[in-house]
Amino acid sequence: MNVKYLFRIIVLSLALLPIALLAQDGKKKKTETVKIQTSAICEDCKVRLEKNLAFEKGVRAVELDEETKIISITYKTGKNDKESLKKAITKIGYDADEMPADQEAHDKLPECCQKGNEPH
Ligand SMILES: [Cu+2]
Repeated sequence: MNVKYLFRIIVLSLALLPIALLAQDGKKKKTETVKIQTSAICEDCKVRLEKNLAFEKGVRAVELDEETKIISITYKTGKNDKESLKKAITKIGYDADEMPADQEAHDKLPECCQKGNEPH
């Protein structure tokens, strides 16, 4: 192998390295976060929602704000969407923005977690 050829390979590799790193970085950042108003009431609701939603497709992080009852869900772009996540929330038994809770799921919640109850 001649030296010139070897040198060319080294230069090329060094030039491509930042591009490879950048591409990897871009992949990691491909997530979206949506905020959805829920009808959660207490700490149990928070745990219930966070646990269940963690199993939804592409979901990376879930956090319910106890003050506002707004849930923040971070998911991999293209693996999920806001409408599907809202539907998932209604199936756990809670309202999601303008989408009402699935009645059957809601009625199965502990009584203290059902709509119209004061925080306890
Ligand atoms: Cu509750």
